[in-house]
Amino acid sequence: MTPSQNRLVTLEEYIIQKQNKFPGATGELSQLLRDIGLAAKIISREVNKAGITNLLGVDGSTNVHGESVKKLDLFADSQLISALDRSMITCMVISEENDGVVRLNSEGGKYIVYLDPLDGSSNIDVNVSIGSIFSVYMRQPRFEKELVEADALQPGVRQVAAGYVLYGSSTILAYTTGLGVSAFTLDPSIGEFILSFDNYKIPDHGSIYSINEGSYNSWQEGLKKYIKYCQQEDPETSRPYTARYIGSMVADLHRTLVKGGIFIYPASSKYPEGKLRLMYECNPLSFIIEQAGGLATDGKKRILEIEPTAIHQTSPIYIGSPKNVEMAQSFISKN
Ligand code: P6P
Repeated sequence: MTPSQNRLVTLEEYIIQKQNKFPGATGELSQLLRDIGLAAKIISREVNKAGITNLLGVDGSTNVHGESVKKLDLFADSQLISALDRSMITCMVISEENDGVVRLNSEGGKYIVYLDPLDGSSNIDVNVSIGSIFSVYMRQPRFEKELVEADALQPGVRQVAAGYVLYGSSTILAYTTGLGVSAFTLDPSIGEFILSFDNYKIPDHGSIYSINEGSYNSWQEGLKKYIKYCQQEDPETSRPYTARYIGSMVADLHRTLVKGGIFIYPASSKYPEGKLRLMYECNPLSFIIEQAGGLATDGKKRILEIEPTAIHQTSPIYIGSPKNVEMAQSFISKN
């Protein structure tokens, strides 16, 4: 290996290298991704010492979904929004922590960004991995100049970038702009995200299923049969599968990306439309998984083709290795 081949590649360098593949690139999307990278470093620092800096616990308010808001949720939300605001290329942010759209200083900014600033926050106080999720759209050209919420209601296939930050045993940032999925690991000693995996490909089949089985009784019959199928002995199809469920979508999704298998958050009697948010959980993570060769549906339809009608709407999700998602769908389509 020549020195240049084994030289560390930082997130900033990688973004510029990829940008150079787009002759017409203005560098604005690259700047937006760097903004998110900066906010991620600051959030990672606070997540890793939350117990010391009195950032654990709830702040007393509830979000649009009626969930108690953690102090770190609000910290992450403010860091990401202010980082995006500074570079004046994002006109509007929609975040789990804000009921309506957040208009930024740059009314003329060309990007709209969805955020789940700190996903899985119920795990914060018990030191389990949590994550940030982002999804980027171009503002659609319209005759009217005034920004409206409808500008943000675009199907997932129109995302120009998406990614997540996983605050786990290490802090990993993974993203895609449609040219594959790459991951960067934060080296706190130099404050840089370093390329750790270039162009992920999810295994075609995996022997891990990930679902909250506590809701078993509220599932449709086909899903119950699929999970029972996963639990039967069959060495031919690497069953019984292993069950893994962290309760932080970013952590469960990253494991699924790396090891294969399937993550499911289904519709149920408690969540008839599913619990996970389409625009800032399902769409960005579906873009990532599809770029790595996986599948993501709501049990019937490709997640990325769902036409949104509300910025905080939810969706059921079946996401992971192609063979696992197809097998699950074959069971649930029967009833
Ligand atoms: P449950 C976290 O609150 C979250 O939005 C996702 O990160 C996670 O996958 C899911 O909800 C966990 O939900 O109902 O299993 O606790």
